[in-house]
Amino acid sequence: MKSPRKSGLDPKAADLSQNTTEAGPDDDLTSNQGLRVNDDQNSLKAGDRGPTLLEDFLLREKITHFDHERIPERIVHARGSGAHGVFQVYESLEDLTAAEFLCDPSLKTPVFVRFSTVAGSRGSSDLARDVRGFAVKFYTQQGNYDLVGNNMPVFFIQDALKFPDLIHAVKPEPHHEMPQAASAHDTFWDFISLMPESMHMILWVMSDRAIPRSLRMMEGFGIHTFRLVNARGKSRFVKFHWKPKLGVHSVAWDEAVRISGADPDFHRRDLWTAIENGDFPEWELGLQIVEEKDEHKFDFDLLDPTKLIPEELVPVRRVGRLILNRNPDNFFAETEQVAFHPGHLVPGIDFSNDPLLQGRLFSYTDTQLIRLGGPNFHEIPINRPVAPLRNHQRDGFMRQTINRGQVAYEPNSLGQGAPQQAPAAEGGFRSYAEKIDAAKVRARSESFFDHFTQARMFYISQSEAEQRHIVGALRFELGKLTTPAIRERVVYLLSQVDADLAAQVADRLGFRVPTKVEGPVNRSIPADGNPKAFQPKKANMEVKPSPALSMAETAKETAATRQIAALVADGCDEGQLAAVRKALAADGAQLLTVAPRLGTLTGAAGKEVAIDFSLHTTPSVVFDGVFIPGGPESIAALEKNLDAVRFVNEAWRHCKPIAATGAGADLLAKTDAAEAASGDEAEAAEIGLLLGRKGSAAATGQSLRDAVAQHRFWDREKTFVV
Ligand code: HDE
Repeated sequence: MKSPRKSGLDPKAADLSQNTTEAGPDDDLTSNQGLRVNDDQNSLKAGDRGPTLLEDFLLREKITHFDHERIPERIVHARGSGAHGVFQVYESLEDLTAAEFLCDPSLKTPVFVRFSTVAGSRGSSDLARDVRGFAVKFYTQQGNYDLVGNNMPVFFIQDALKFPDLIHAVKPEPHHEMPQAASAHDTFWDFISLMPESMHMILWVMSDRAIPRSLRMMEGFGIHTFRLVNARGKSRFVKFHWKPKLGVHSVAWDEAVRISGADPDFHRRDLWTAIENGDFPEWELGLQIVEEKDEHKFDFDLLDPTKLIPEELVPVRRVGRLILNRNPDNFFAETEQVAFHPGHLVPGIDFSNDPLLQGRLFSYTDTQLIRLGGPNFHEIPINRPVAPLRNHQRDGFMRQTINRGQVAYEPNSLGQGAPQQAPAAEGGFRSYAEKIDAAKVRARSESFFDHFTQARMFYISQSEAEQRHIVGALRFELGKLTTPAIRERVVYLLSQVDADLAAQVADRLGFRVPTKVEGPVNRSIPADGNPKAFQPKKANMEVKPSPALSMAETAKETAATRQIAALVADGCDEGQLAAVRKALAADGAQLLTVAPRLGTLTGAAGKEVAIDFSLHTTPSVVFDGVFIPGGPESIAALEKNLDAVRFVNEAWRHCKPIAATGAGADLLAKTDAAEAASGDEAEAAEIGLLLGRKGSAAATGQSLRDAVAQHRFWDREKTFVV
């Protein structure tokens, strides 16, 4: 595919290009006023050993600008990575919505997407256990539409009023500002232990979904129920989904911890590199549609953001495709300054009364005012629409637009009444006229009180390995707490979801599952003083699993874009290396050499082999699998190298495919895989250990390729205790 930056087809790329600049080899250095600078090495002084003069306007300009380079980072979602792309709908959805970009399959709508973690600061590690933001700005011809979602379909809380409490609890503790980008600390779990409504989301966050392998391998969800409204004014409820082409995959927790040390930019680098390599990440947009008349037919409330609609009840209709095909030119100008807002709407899409969504509709503009410094943030190039923008809003900090004329009000006659309001039939936005007849109350609907049934549904829908990882995550997180009573309250809440889950967690924390804890577990006692009214309902233990919630069910057809390490030293078998490289490349996977040093090495047959990485800088956690070619000299050197042995041990522990050809298998005898490698080859293959002692390297390469497509062999965990 041709880069739209070059082809100039993308209207947003063309728009941004008005502001992009790059110095050429013949350009002179200038001040911000365009004055050509003669000396950028020395400040102006009274004599070459004398004091610097206040008069030095060039020094002052440069230092002043530098002093003001930082803007406040986002209060949540500070750490992010962005990319440009394009969205196209497969067929017209005009029966559902008046949104033009969803009705015209010939339209290629430019998008900017920003992925993020929530809790950490801007410089924190990509691999924190956390929810990921998945925010999409569509630059449509009818104005910008933002779908500001996450990679999990539910949220911690039901009402926006609790958001500052949730975030204060999860952020570093205020007295010593620790820990960074981590939920494993007392204040977070203290809050959670008193908020049973969080239980469903907690299980998602404790699952492997919170440590994705790649931003390209995550689902996305709008979470709230929204409305689609067609040109005839008919409204239906909708949940938005993004389904990744490469499937949904995660890393192991031990691996995540190590990646954070080895490459804290792991996700950012992966996204950037994939796009630079032309491996453009892809998602399909999915819709779950619920007719208005069916609003109350579920045993949960559609307005409750702690609930999802099981795909088995309402299938996800795949309606269009998103491709990310261009990296930003400048991180600050684009990824940092982009301003999303769930309230950036186009005709044909509208809100529901989800109380979390309603609160968000206030927050996002408010946050941009402080972060981007004033009301004109919509004029920043990455934020400005490609649709025409005309209104009577004027002035303010950093105003870019020069509005001509005498008139800045409506109605006016002096400006011929322009700009005009647009009739709905011609694309003017009208809010959906939902009927409301209610008392003004601070209250929560009782239909929101079942906090445990869907948590249970999620847990029982997970594969054995996924459940094991949830148990491990809870043992880790709660194990880090310093206040035993918090652990007990959380385990008590878990026991409301699944007795076995609670027992497994309690076992490693050294206590029995409490049968009751000091109550009420939810402190939100309503003003009428009746705490019972707010107590969560018991879970429906008969709830059916929803297979779509398990990553075990995800797409595993391809090894494309995966990177596999070949562990090599001088004397490695270059023929085997070439054969396996070819087999992997046939499916778009890459074999990269890792050796005790950089430069080149000499293979067994005397050929020169280029080395991509040295063992000093690159652990196996940044690869999707390991291949060990034969060559007795190479293996003898690697056997003595502790980094090489650890490289294999970690790949083994993280359940990655490991293949060895010829003498390569001998290295395995020195590793944690020794026992499996010495046994039956077919049994070893079942847990992702591919031994090609005799057969052709090409055949081993093909098996490795298929194994990489499977992602991980979690069953291997049963061979060791963690
Ligand atoms: Fe956000 N959220 N949020 N949020 N959110 C922000 O806006 C907020 C919520 C989400 O890449 C902030 O520009 C409130 C749910 C993403 O720039 C802020 C509530 C979901 C991003 C804000 C929520 C999200 C944000 C911080 C509870 C998933 C990053 C900076 C009522 C559906 C967007 C900013 C980007 C960012 C407020 C809950 C997703 C402070 C008050 C639920 C992906 O305005």
